[in-house]
Amino acid sequence: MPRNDANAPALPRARRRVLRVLPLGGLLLATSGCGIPTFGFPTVLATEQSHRTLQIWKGSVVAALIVGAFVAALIIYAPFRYRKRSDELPRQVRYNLPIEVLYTVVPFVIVGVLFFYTARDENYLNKLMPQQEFVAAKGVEVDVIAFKWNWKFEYPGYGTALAGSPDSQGVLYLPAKRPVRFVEQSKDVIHSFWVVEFAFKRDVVPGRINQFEVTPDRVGTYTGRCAELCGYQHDRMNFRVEVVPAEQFEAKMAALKAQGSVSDSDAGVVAPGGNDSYPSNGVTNSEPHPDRSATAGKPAAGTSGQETTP
Ligand SMILES: [Cu+2]
Repeated sequence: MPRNDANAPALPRARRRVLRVLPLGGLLLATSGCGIPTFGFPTVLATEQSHRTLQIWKGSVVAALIVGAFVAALIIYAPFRYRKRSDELPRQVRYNLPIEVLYTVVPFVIVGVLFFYTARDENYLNKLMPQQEFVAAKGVEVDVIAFKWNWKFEYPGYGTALAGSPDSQGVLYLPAKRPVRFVEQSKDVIHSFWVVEFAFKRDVVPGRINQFEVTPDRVGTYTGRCAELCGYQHDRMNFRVEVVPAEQFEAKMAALKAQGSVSDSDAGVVAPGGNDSYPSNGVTNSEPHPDRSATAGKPAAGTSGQETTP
């Protein structure tokens, strides 16, 4: 009795094996989505958006590992399988159309898939809510002003602000479960707003307004940083991020406003050279900076830039 596959074109054994393993690999990948390790990605994530970033990171690393393992396997396999066995010249061949098509098409598909997910997630992370929607969701706008060397966070919707200095970290209060829009400006050089737990950083560029939105979804205290080497006190740019429940956030804003303070750090903002003015475009409604220069012992610390801006 003839064997079932007698009429089928005879596939080399290795190729048959690969064909059998491929769907299995795909199945494994598809079913093990949640079992994939984080590959060094921060494990504490504090915004809704950061989980998406983690997903694309995992996907990219897995894709890189599969391609890397496949290439490494071929590199190791070839010299053993095709090592010199005699002085007889092997059969000389050229042009293998199927293989050439394969190694042209496969990388194209890989790049296409990576491109698709990257573009999709980048659009998601860069998306700003339409203003009406933002207001309806009780969104909070925070104007981020970076300077040498710390940050000022203004809340135009609450008429208050908090500022740090190289000697005292700025504090950024954020409500949990509400969208927050950051509007970034730099007073001097390029800085970069970075909170590890947000899995997000965005450059703060002088002469330009950069924006992004996140929805903090985990109450906690985090450390914010400047991710751009901006000068000799770059390391003094750390700030504290307090994600608190929405009611607590509202109470904090009201308390700050009642204090008439733009800073609950002790030094306020000290600008180099005594020029204490902030860029005024797009930054409004902040309370005047109280003159704390005497208590803080900072000769250059003056009043708020809002008042001294020419
Ligand atoms: Cu900086």
